[in-house]
Amino acid sequence: MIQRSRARTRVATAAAVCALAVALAGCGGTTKKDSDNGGPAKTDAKADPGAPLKKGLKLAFLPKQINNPYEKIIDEAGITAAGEFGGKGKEVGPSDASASSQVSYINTLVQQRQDAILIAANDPNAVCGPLKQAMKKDIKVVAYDSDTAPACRQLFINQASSEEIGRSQVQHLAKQLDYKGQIAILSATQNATNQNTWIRFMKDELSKPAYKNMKLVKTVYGDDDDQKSFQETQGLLKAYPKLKGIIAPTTVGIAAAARYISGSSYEGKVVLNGLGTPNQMRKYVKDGTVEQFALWDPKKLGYLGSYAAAALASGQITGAEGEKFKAGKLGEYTVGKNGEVILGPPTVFEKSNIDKYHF
Ligand code: RAM
Repeated sequence: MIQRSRARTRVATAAAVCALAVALAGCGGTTKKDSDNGGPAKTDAKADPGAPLKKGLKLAFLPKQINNPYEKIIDEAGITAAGEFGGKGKEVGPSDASASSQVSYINTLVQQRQDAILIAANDPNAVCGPLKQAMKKDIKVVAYDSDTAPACRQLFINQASSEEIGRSQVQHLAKQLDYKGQIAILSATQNATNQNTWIRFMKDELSKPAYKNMKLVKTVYGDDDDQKSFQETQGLLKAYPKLKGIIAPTTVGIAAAARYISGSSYEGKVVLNGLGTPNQMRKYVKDGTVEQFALWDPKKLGYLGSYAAAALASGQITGAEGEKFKAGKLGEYTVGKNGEVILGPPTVFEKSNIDKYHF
């Protein structure tokens, strides 16, 4: 806890110093680029859409944490995809999802001269310094799952539209609750870019008149740690005896919350919804603890990330809006605003379809 808040203070101080420097002379250099204004990292290189994918590319996946089953699926699929185009993928990473836990791994990957680093960032800013160093050395940087600040990477592979992910979780839970009652959010870490973006859209959705009888009473953080998520669920239900629903926009959180609720006196009284993997949630859907939850296909996310990194490292694309590349059997994708590439809409899982999915 102390460590985390210190890290945050350091980041905030660095950002403040940088903001002041930009106002005076431009941060980190004399020429002011778009990236200094928060846009994605820029390069002078021109895209060559016809360039073949280079052989022997070295791609390194750096997940939020290595012991998260969801991140594992993404990275394994990305590594398999690298094999398809004659590249070599690997996964390295920390065992916890704290803000600065990925920094030393980035430094090592830079020393190893990987061709691309793919990162699910635990904090949008804490990883920026080393990622900028990587890009200076012509190592391509692709964020996936959880973005960095845009200036610190060339592309962000987003699972689906962040707005759709955020709003739809409120919409689904509201229907289940008949638009009434107290609700809470069980999130991942306090710094996670993806969860924080989704939560912003959840709050905006909840501010609409349709939800006037629903109240978000608390957001708690399970840190994508199974035990902490379990305890936070327990704490929430004790502190708010009238709680009617929980949204857990994290695969680790929703599985731990379901385990706590299943067989407890809360089963059938508190509705749990959010984002989970079918394999982890199957038994809770079957025993009635959870009626529905959503997710995209993490395998496709890893596969797309790998091809996007290869397209960058081969010069087919530079990360500019409108560029197109082919992601193997997933077909063609276009780079959107802010260097974002979107995989596609999430799937809602429930009793009727869950057995069709095995991840
Ligand atoms: C957890 C992680 C990950 C998120 C999924 C939904 O596994 O927090 O970043 O995308 O949940």
